[in-house]
Amino acid sequence: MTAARNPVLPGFHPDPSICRVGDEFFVVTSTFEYFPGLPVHRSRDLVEWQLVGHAVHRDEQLDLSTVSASGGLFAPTIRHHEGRFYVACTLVGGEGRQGSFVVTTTDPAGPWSDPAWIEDAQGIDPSILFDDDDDDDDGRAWWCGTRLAEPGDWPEQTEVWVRELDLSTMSLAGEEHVVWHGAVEGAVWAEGPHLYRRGGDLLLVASEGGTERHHAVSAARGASPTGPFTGSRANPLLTHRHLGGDAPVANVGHADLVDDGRGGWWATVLATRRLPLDEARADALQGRETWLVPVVFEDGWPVFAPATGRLAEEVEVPWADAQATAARSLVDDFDGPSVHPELVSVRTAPGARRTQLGERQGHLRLHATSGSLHELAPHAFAGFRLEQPIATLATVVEAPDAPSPGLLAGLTLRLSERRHLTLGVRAGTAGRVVELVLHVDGEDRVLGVAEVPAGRLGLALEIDGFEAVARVEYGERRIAVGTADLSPLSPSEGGGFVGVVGGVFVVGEPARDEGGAALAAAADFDLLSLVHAPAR
Ligand code: 6LW
Repeated sequence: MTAARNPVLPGFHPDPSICRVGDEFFVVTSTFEYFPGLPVHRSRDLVEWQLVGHAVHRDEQLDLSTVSASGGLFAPTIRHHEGRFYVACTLVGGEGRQGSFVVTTTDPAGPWSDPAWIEDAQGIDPSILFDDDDDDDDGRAWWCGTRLAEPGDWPEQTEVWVRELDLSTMSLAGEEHVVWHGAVEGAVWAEGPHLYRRGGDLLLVASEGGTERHHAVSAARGASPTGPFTGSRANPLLTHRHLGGDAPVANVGHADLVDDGRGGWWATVLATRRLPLDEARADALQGRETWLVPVVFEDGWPVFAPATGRLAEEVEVPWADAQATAARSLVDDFDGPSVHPELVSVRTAPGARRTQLGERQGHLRLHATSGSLHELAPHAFAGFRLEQPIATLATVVEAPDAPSPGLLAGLTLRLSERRHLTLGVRAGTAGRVVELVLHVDGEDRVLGVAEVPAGRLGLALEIDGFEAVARVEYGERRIAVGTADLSPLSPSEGGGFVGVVGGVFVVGEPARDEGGAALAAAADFDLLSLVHAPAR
C-alpha cells in the first residue's frame, strides 16, 4: 500500500477530468491561453503521473493567437469509448472560431484530430456520457454543459443542459433538457457537470458556488440522462467553503469520478493551496491544481473523503505499489532534438518564428514576436508551471551585441499580461543592464538594476512563497539584483483562472540599423531549469 501525494498534478492544472481504460487512468486539465493545450496525464496507480501528450498540440487545430489571458481553453472532459479517446472542451474568446468542440484519438500521446465543432452547444464545461450500460438504449451518447440562465432568477445563475450527441455526425440531436441549477437556492455557477450511469441510475455530479472560495460539489440522481434529477439531501457533498479564510486548502470543486476497476471509486478535483500573506492567506502562485479524493458509495450516493470530508495531503491507495515524488525538477539544456514536453508558450502564432531549437547548436533561440509582455500577443516565451512554493528558476542567456530597439531577454514569472515579474538583460545608456521589474496593472516597478558585461549571463529567481530574490552571474561574479514581493501574482490578488508559469522570454521590435543591417530581435538560451523543493 502506498499513498498518493496531493496535489497529484502540482502547479496550474485546473478543471481536471478523469477516465480509466483497463488499468490506466487518464486526466486532462484546462490550459487557457497556453500552448500546447489540454495536457493528458496517465497513471497506473493514481500515485505516479506522467504527461503523455496534449489534446491540442498543432497550431492548425485551433486559433489561440488572440485569446485573452484566462480566455482560450476552458474546462475539458476526457472519456474513452470503443477504442477512442474523446476530449470535449470550449474555446472562449479571441478572433478565431469559438465554441465547444471534440478532439479524438486512439493514442493519447497523439496525434489528436482536428476539432469537430459542436453546433448549438452553448456555454462551457461540456461533458459526454457514453451510455453503454443502458440495455434499452444501447450506444447512445449524451452531451451536457452549462450556460448562463437568461433570464435567470438571480445573477450568475447557470443551467446545466443535456442533449443527445449523434456520434456519426458529431452533432446535437433531439430535444434539449435543462436539468440542474445547483443544489442550493440562489446557487451561482452550477458548472463542470458530468453524467454517470450506475446500474439503473443516472448520477449527475456538478460544482457550484464559483471556482474560487465558495466552490462546492453536489450530486443529483435520475432515471434518465435527460432527468428529472433529484439532489442528494447531503448536498453539497464536498467543499472547503465553510472552513473560513484561514484554511490552507481552498476552492475545492470541479469533481469527476472514476471507478478503479477493483471495486473502489475516486475523484479528481481542483483545489488551491493558500499561503500566509500579512495577517491572512492568499492563493499560492500555483493556482488551481489537481487533487485526488477517495470516494465510496452509500445508498447510491457518492461520499467524498469518507469520514473527514476534507482533502488530504496523502491519500492511501490500497492496491498501489509506487513511490510518490515529493517535488521534482524540470530542466531543459536544449541539447536534445526537441524541447522538454512540459514547456509551454503563450498563445499560438501561426507562421511566426518564436521558439527555435537548433538555429544554434545546444541553444533555444527565441525570436521576439511582441514589443512587451504587457501586450495581448503570442509571446516568445517558453516556460514550466511553477509546481511548488519553494523553487529556483534559472537560465543562461546570451543577448546579441547589436540588439533591436527595446530588446529585453531573460526570465519571467507570468500570471497574465497585467501581472508578471521579469529579470531581463537589455541595452542601457552606458552598456548592458539586468533589471528586475514587477509589472502590475500598467505600472512597471523597477526593483533592482545591475550593470553587466556583454556575453553569457546566468539569471536566477529564488522563490519562497510570495518572495523572490533575483541574482545574476557572469565569470566568477554573483550579484544580487533585488528582491520582489510576488503577492501581486497570486491568483487571488491578480485574478484569472491560471497559476504562475516561469520561463524564458524575449521581447523587442524587429528593426534595422542606419546602414540597413538587420538588428537581432532574438536571444539564445542555453538552459532553463526549475528546481522545486518539497512543500514545507
Ligand atoms: C471553468 C468553469 C469555471 O470552465 O471556471 O468558474 C472555468 N467556473 O468550471 C475555468 O476554469
